Amino acid sequence: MSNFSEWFHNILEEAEIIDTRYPIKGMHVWQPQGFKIRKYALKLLRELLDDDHEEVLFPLLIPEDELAKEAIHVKGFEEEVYWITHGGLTPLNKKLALRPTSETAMYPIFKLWVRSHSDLPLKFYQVVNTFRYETKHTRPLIRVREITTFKEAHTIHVDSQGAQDQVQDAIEIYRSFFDQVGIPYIVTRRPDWDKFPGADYTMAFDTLLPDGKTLQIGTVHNLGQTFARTFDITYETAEGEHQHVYQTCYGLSDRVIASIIGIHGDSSGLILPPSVAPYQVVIVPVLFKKGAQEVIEFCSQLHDKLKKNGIRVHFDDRDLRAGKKYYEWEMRGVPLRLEIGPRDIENKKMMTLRRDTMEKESCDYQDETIINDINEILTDITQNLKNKAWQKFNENIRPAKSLEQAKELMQNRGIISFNWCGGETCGKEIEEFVQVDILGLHQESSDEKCINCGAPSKTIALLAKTY
Ligand code: A5A
Ligand code: MG
Ligand code: ZN
Repeated sequence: MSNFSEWFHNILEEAEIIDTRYPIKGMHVWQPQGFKIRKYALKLLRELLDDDHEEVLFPLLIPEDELAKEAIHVKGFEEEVYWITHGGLTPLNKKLALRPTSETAMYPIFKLWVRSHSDLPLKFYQVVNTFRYETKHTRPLIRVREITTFKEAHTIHVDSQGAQDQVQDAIEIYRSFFDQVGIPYIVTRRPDWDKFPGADYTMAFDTLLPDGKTLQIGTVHNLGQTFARTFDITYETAEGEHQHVYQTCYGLSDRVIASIIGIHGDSSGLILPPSVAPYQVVIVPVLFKKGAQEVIEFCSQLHDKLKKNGIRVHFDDRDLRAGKKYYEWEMRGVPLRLEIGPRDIENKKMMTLRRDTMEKESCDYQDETIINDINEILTDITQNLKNKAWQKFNENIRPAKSLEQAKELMQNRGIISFNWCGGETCGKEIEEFVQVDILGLHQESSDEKCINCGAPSKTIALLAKTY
C-alpha cells in the first residue's frame, strides 16, 4: 500500500462502498455495500448509547438568530455554514442555516424541556447529516461537506462534576465502540486554540492511517455553562432556586468507516471486522460433474443453519469459476470463507480461509459444533485484527527529547510524544518548527522540562501530521 490515498479511492469504488461521482464537491453516494457497513457500525453505537441515552431527531434547519446567539460558537463555524436564503422565489426574511452541528438547534428547545433538578441528568443523541463548507481538501468519508452519519450526543447536568463525569463516560463509550471494530486510538485534551467553538475543553480520539497521518475520529466536549447562559437553560434546585445547567456533547462521523477500511485493509482489498461485515461468512461450493447436486444441497443447508443462528452468511452458487469468486470476496473483505467439495462432505471436512491471515486450513466439519466453531473463528479474527492494528499503532508512537529530534523523527510520520509546558505561544513555535500539529495533552509525566521553552512540564503531548 505505497500510496494510501490512491488505494483508498480505488477500494471505495471497487468494493462499491461510495460513489464519488455525485456532482457536488464533498457530497457522495452510499452504495449498498457501504450502506450495510454503515448500518452495522451504527447498530453497535446505538447499543452502547441506548443504555442511558434517549434518541431524538431535530430539524435540519437553524434560524440565523439562534445560530448567531452563542458568539464564540458562531465565530468558529461562520466560514463553514451553508445558508438557505429563499423559499421558492420568495426571499426569506430570516435566513436558515443547514446545521453544521446541532447545539443551536437543540438548546432553545432544551430550555423548554429542563425544569427541575429531579429531571437531570438528561442524555440525548441523534444520527443525522450535517453540512460544513470545508475549505481544506475534501476526501470521501474523511473530510466531506455533507457528513451523512453524524452521531451527536448532548447531555445536561446539575453541576460541573456531572459534566466532567459525563466526559469520562463518553470516552469509555467511544473506547468500547472503537474496540469492537478494532480501531486503535489515542485520547488527548486538545490545546485551547483547537477546542470545539464554545467548549470549556475538548477531548479527542485520534487514530493513524497507513500513510502515517492521524485522523481525528471522535470528540467529547465539556461545554460548561457557556451555552446554558446563552440559551438560558435553567433548572429549579431542591431549594427552589434557578440555576444554569452544565452541558457536554460528543460526536462521531463517517470517519469511523474510513478508519475501519483504511486501517484493516491490505493490497487485496477490504478486511472487515465481523462486527460490521455485511457478510461474515461466505460459502463457496467446489463443484465437479460428479456429486455437484449433493454439494449444492449441503451448502444450502449449511447456509440456512448459520443464518438461523444469527451469522450473516452468503451462499455463492453463481455459475462462475471458484477463483473469480475467491478474488471478489477477498476484495470485499468477507472475514471467513468456507469452501466445500464432494470429498469434504465424504470426509466430514471443510476448507476455511481467514481473510485476516489469508490462511487456508482443512477443518473438521461436525453438525453439532459447526456454529460454535465458526463463531470461535470470527471472534479470533476480531481479536487478531485488533491486535495487529494496535501493534502497528504503538510502534508508530515515538518519544522525542528535543525539537530537532522531533523534526527528524517526523520524517517517518506517525506520532511523536514530547514534554510540553502547555503554553500557547510556545506551542505555536513547536508547530512552526516541526511543521506539524500538536494533537494535545496526553498524560502526566514525572517532572521534566518543555522541549521548546525549558519551562517545567508535567505533561506529555503529541505531535503528528494530521488529516
Ligand atoms: N457537536 C460536537 C459533537 C461536534 O460537532 N464536534 S466536532 O465538530 O468535533 O465533530 C465531531 C466529529 O466529527 C469530529 O471529531 C470528526 O471526527 C468528525 N468530523 C468533523 N468534521 C468532519 C468532516 N468535514 N467530515 C467528516 N467528519 C468530520
Ligand atoms: Mg472543522
Ligand atoms: Zn514550552
